[in-house]
Amino acid sequence: MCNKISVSSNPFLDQRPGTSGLRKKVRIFQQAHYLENFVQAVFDALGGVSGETLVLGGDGRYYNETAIQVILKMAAANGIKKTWVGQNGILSTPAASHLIRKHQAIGGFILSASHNPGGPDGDFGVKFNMANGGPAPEKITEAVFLKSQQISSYKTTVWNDCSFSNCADFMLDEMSVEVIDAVSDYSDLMSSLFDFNAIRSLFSDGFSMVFDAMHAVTGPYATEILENILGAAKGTVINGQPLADFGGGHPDPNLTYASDLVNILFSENAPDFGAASDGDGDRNMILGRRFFVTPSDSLAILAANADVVPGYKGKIKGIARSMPTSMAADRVAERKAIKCFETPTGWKFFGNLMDAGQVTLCGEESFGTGSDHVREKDGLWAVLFWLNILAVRKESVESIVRKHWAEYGRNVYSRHDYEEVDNAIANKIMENIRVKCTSLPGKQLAGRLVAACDDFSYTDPVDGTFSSGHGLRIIFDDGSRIIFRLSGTGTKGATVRIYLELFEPDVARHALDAQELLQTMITAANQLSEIPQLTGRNAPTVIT
Ligand code: VG1
Ligand code: CO
Repeated sequence: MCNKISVSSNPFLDQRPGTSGLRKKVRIFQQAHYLENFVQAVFDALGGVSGETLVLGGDGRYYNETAIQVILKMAAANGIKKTWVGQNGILSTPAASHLIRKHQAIGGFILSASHNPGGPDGDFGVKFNMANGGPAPEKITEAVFLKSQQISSYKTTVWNDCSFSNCADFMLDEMSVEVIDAVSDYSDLMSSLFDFNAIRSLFSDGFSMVFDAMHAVTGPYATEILENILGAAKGTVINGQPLADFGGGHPDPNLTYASDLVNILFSENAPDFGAASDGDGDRNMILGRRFFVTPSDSLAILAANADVVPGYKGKIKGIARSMPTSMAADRVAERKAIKCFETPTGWKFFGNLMDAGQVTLCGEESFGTGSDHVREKDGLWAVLFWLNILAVRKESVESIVRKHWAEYGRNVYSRHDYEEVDNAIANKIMENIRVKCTSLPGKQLAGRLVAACDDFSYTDPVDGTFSSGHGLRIIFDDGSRIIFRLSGTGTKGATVRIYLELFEPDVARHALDAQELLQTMITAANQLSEIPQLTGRNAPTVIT
């Protein structure tokens, strides 16, 4: 008897993936055939997947398990020979990237809406990563979108739901399924890169840290690596249990949403080090005692100190950063005479550069840092990189950052987000800026001379792919920048992001607060965009 069936279906017209996968409200994904159509569109866009290996898992958010059952049956019907599934259906994004590479899979589905809130009224998402372990590039996501608009049926298997609570192998019709504990694979990879002995000594000498897993996917990974393997005190990991609704929180590691951790690190008896990760484990926030490290500075500092880390000593071929990320890393690259690349927002643009051996370290201002050990940003990896540096340098986080600024100058940086803005108003804001931009070059703004304005576009240096519309830039003659961009990961209204950067070489001014140093640029950005008038808001939703 054949268990494979074809189910007729009509297209949904809203399945274009954004910055990182298809993200929608859970209720949208719960519509009949919605998830199935998208998954079939992916298989079709790949030109079929018969005989291939697949990786499957998610961040444990609401609908994770239901979606895994659906995808497994579809994978079997589409001819996948073997699927690796995370135990309990859970895989962090970097762990999934690693498994795809390790098992030479054709790719993997990562079920996550990353830092977006979860639960029945929250968000769900599906990302597809390619055989290199990295997010599907634009030409594939566009092909998926096209297929999703033409779909008339999908393939699935009539089969009982599977259990993945235990690590075991079983058959789903003709496909073999292996349920694995991805934590051990991932921790092996980490121990091959970092000096675990040095980090162990750091903890045994009394170094204290708090890691906030925000009830998201990194809890089990962080507990195993930090507490069990490296000997950090029990209780170092807080909010370590993954929950389907992230405990009602917003699993975005920044100063606003990781407030539990921020309160601890800014208290009287703060530990030496604090860190947090997001829903799917690819982001990181780094805090010292009463000190916040901007993600852009973090990338530059990792690059500058890479020689103290065994896996990176003498091995940094190049650095890539997304366009809105501060240019702090460029200064390190210049000093070290290594290549530096500027890409559009989203990890998918780093893949080709890493595959071609052009870059080793990559980073985004949005709390994303990573390297070519996988093809995703990696939250816990960044935390271990910092711990390795701290173990060798034996200085505080603040001192390391201040010395870095003293040596390279400080790229003062901040991002202002206005979330859930009405779509029409957000488009009007961008249009306003676009129109005004044409006449800005040569004029004074915020006490600086505007050198250029453009809408950032990118030609991939490896395969020549062109991509445009990645953010309006105002570049000043001293290298300062104001950038405006609409988010491609939200599910409700629009999020307007304003990125502000200026260079401050004067050490005496490094003690000042970023918002203070950027004040004239903030005022100019508000005037130019007319955000206060158009949205009726007088402050951003989130400042990082
Ligand atoms: C945001 C960040 C971007 C990041 C993306 C996915 O995108 O700005 O840097 O790559 O999220 O990260 P956007 O379009 O909202 O600005 V994750 O951790 O949500 O997969
Ligand atoms: Co994420």
